[in-house]
Amino acid sequence: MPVDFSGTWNLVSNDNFEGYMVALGIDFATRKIAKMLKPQKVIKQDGDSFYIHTTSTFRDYLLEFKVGEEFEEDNKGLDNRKCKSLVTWQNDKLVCVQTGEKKNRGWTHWLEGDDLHLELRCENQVCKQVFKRA
Ligand code: YOG
Repeated sequence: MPVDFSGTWNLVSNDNFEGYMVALGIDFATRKIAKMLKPQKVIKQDGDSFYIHTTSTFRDYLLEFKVGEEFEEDNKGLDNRKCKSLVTWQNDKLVCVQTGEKKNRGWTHWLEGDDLHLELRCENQVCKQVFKRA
């Protein structure tokens, strides 16, 4: 059985989100609000087609893609930088490379027990998030 990330997931831990936001150039006032948030992710997966809606009381972000097909990402409401994104499978991990102005930008999702894990990377910063099923 292939991995299925589908579900509604609530953030339970968020290590070095501050460092990740600084690397993205997010201003102090926005970071102060953002680090208080407990975002929820709604993921709908149909084979290699993904819908990932990250929501919070402050901003929300919708990403839709197919694994293996490069797309333009606008990061609207986040750092607003455009990049070219490509998501691939590395075994059971979903790996996104976001090519653009920022070096080493991307993320990786995987399941561990009942938890959804997310590593967010930008330049030399790594943010580690864990989500539990709502
Ligand atoms: O997830 O790319 O699941 O898109 C990263 C926030 C905070 C806004 C959130 C809103 C980066 C202010 C998306 C938080 C910080 C701070 C809730 C992570 C930028 C701005 C939206 C992400 C992938 C993988 C799918």
